[in-house]
Amino acid sequence: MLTICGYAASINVRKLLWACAEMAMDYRLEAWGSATMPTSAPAFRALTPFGRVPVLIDGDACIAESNRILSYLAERTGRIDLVGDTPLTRAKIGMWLDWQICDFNNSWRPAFMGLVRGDPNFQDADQIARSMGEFARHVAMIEAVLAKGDDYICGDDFTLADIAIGLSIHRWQAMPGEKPAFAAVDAYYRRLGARAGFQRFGVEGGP
Ligand SMILES: N[C@@H](CCC(=O)N[C@@H](CS)C(=O)NCC(=O)O)C(=O)O
Repeated sequence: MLTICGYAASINVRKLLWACAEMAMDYRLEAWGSATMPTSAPAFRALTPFGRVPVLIDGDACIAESNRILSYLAERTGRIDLVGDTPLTRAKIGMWLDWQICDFNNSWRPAFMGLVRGDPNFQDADQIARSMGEFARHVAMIEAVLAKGDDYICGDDFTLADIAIGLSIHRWQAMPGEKPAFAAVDAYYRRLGARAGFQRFGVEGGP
């Protein structure tokens, strides 16, 4: 059976939990990170050079980086519909996965850590305001794509891109205070809400 190392409050871990629900895959969750076992422990560092959760253990193999693990799981289970069945669709889905983990993820961090997690290291009001502005600017990019009429990020079909982007939009919805309205993003969020995996690991899984 697959082992997912991490803790369920982590957005990057929840990507894998949701993906396993979509793919009807069994796994066991081994607690690492945050308030559980420290990711600085030598036993954990032996699993990944990066020292971050999630890590997937599949037999003798360990894989890190949440979005790469998503692709691995989809290919491993033959769910090519989720990862893309041509070089072009794979690139389009991969493009969103890369953007999510890099640009989008970095936009919200100070605001999310300060306002939602209450982290004392992120309490600078100017930094939070700048981060909220950047977060909104990135959500506006998604709004522009969805407003063209597709149900999902890469077209009419649900893909891995929706797991990474969907949980990020869930995080946007959880941000307190005044926010710009995004009608197509809100409709997308409601659409994802019909999926059991998103209900469990997104909507009910914490911000
Ligand atoms: N790019 C990495 C980021 C992983 C990451 O930032 N993980 C956080 C939790 S979301 C972590 O391991 N924090 C250290 C800890 O909790 O001990 C991925 O997508 O897997």
